[in-house]
Amino acid sequence: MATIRRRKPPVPGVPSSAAPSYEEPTTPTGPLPPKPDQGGPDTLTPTGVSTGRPPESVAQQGEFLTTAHGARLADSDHSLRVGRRGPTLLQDHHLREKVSHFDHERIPERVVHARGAGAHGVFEANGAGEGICRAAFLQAGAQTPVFVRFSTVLGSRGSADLARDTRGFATRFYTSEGNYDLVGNNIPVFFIQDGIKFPDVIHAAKPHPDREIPQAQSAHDTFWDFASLHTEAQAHTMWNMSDRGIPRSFRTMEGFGVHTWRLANTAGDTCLVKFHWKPRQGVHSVTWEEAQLSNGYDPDYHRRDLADAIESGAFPVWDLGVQVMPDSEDETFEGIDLLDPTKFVPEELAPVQLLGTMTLNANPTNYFAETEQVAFNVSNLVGGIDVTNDPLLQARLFSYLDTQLTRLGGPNWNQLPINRAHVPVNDMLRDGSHQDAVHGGTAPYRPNSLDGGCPFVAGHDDHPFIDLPVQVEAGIKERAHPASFADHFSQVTLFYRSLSPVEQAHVSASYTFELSKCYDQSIRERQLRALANIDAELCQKVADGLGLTPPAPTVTHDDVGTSAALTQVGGSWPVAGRQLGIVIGEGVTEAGVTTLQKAAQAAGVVPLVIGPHGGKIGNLIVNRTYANAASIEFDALVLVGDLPPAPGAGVSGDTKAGAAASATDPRIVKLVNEAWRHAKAIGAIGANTALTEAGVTPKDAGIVVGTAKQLAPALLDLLAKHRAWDRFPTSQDV
Ligand code: HDE
Repeated sequence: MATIRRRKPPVPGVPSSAAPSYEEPTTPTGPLPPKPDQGGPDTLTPTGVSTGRPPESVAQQGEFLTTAHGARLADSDHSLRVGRRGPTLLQDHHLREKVSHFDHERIPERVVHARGAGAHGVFEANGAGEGICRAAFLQAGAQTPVFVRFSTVLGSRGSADLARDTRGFATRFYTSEGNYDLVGNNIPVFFIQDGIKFPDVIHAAKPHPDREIPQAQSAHDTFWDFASLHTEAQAHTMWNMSDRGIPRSFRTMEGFGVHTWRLANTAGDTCLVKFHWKPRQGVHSVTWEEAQLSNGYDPDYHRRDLADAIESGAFPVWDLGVQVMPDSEDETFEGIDLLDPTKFVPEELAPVQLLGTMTLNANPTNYFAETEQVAFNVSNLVGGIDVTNDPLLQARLFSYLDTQLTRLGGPNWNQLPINRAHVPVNDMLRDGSHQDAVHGGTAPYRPNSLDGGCPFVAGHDDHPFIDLPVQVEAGIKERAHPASFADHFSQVTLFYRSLSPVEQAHVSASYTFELSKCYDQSIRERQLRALANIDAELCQKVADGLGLTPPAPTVTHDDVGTSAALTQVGGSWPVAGRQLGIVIGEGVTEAGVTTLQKAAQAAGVVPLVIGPHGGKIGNLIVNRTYANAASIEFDALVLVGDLPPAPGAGVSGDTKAGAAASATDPRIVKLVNEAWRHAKAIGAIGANTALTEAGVTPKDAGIVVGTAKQLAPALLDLLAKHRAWDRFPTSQDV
C-alpha cells in the first residue's frame, strides 16, 4: 500500500490532488497523482509477486485521450455521421467502444451488504496471541497490511447509510502466509442458527417483492412476520432495536467474529475463541431522529465520516481481541453453547484479551476497483485459525466463494488487484474468464515430473494451513439441532437488562416505531408474545404504544444477570475526527472564533464555520451556510454573538427556515433546537438570544456559555462523553 503523507487539512473533502484552474486547461499534462490521503492495492502480479511499481502505474497513463487499444483520438465529442444532419455510422468504432463499455460498467451488487465503504490500514500484533495461535500475523511486532469494508446489510448500493440495520465489519489481512479474512458484524449474535435459513431471513428483511418497498429497513410486515415466528431471530433483533442499530460512525462500532473459531499454537494446543474489535473512539450511536434526518440531508453520512476522518489525519484505531475458552468436548462455556451463533459470551465470563491494533490510514483511490471488487471469503484462513461446526459458519464456507462467480463474473476474482495475496501463489487453477496471469510450464497437475514436480506440498516447517484434527461426535445423519439451541430468550433479556434507562427507552421506542409501521395486526400481536418472554415492562411499553394489551409470557427463565460491557453510556473517549459547528453572524469579531478553531484543531476536531452566506466574513472562511447546514453534521455547536435573520430566512427563500423569528435567524433556531433534542453539547459566546429563542437555558445539561477561551475545554470535555446524557428523558412517555 502506498506510503501516506500525513497532513491535517482543516476541512476535509478536497476532490483532487491539485487545485483546478479557472479555464479549461489546454496544455497536455499526464494524470494527476492520487491525493495524499489515498492508498491503493499493492502492485503485485496476479500470482502474488511484488512488482515494486508505484500504485499510479496501474492507473490511466499518458497525456492524450486514446481508444482502449491505445490509439490517440482527436475527437470524442462528435459521433461519425454522414454529413452534419445525417445518420450515425455503424463504422464509428470509437462511439461503439465508448458506449458499449459504458453499457457494461455495472456489476451485480452484493446480494446482502451491497452498500459499503472501505479503507486501507495496517495491523500490528502485540505478541499476546503467540501462545494460543501460530498465525504469523499475530507474532509480536508483525505488521500486516489490511483492507476493511464496512456495510449495511439490507439496502441496495444507493441506499442511505443511517438505516436501522446491522453493520458489516469485514477485514482482510494480507499476511505473510496468505490472505486471512475476518468477515464479521457490529453485533455479536446472528438472526439464525443454521445457514440454511439465510435466504429466508434475507427474503423477509429485503423490500416486499411486489412493490419493492421499503428500502433498507426492517420496519415492515415481512421482516416482523419472520422474526416473530422464527423466535431464534429475537436475539439479533433486540440488538438492532437498540442504539447499536444506528451507529454514530463506522469508527465508533465494535466488531465481532460472531462464530466461535478454533485456534492452534505451534505445539498444536487448541482453544476456542470469539473475535472482537474494540474501537479506541468508543462505541457511540445517533438518535433515531438524527438517523432519519441524516438519511435525507446526507445519505452518505457514514461513508463521508470515514473518508473525512482519514483525510483529516484522525486515523480510526481498533484493538483486536479474543475471548478464550477451553476446547472442551461439549464446546460449551459456562452453559453457553459455543456453536450457537445466536448466543454471545458476556465479557464478565471471559474477558477480551487484546492481540494487536489496527489503524486505518488511507482512503481507497478508486471505489469500484477496491471497495466494490473486494471479495471477502470466510474460507480465507491461515495456519493456526480454523473453523468450528457452527452450522451457520459451515454454510458460509460455501456461500462466499460461490457468490463471487456471479458478482465478479468468473472464477478468477482472486486475481483482481484488491484480492491478490501478498505471497507467491501457485494454485494450479487454470484458464477461465478474465485470466490475468500468463501461467508457464506444461504440467498444472500433481504429481508431475515435466515441471520438475513443482508445485510441492508444504512440510510442517513451511507454515502450511492445516485442518485441525477434531473428534466428531458419532451420530445419525439428520436435520436437527442440539437441545441447547432451543433457548431463544434468556440472553435477549440479559442484553436488555444490561442497558441504561435511556438506552432501554430507545429500545421500546424503536420496537413501537417498527411495529407501528406493520400493516398486519396479527404480526404486531405475535411479536408482543415474544417481547413478553423477554421483559414484561418492555412488552407493556410497546403494547401501550401500539394500543394493544400485553400478553402473558409463555417462557420463564431464571435471573439472567447483566453485563456492564453492553451499555454505551458513561466514560469518555478521544474526540479526533468529530465536527464542531461554529455559527457566526455578519458582524462577528474574529478573535473568539479563531481561538475556538485552534482549540478544536489541537484536539483533532474539525471546526466548520457556519455563516449567513458563503465566501468570507472578515477574514473567516465560511464552510457552511445557514441554508445548507444541517444539525446532523455537527457533534457540537457554538453560537457566536447575535445571529439575526439573514437573506433567505423567509419560507419563500428557504423552506426549512420556518416562520421568521424575531432576533435570530429561524434556521439557526432550528439548528439549536435539533442539537438540543439530540443531547449535543452547545456553547454560546456573547449574546444568548439564539439559545433563548430555541427554548434552551444556559443551565440545561450540556450547555456552556462564556468566552471562547473559557468554553473550549468544557465543550471538548462534553464532546468526549458523546452526549449530554442527562438531557434525555429516561422513559418514552416522559
Ligand atoms: Fe454474509 N454474505 N452470509 N454474514 N456477510 C455476504 O458475500 C452469507 C453472515 C457478512 O464487505 C455475501 O461477497 C450466508 C454472518 C459481511 O464484502 C454472501 C450466511 C456474518 C459481508 C453472504 C451469512 C456475515 C457479507 C454477499 C449464512 C457475520 C460483507 C456478497 C450462512 C459474522 C462483506 C459477498 C463485504 C457478505 C452470505 C451470514 C457478515 C452472499 C449464506 C453470520 C460483513 O456470500
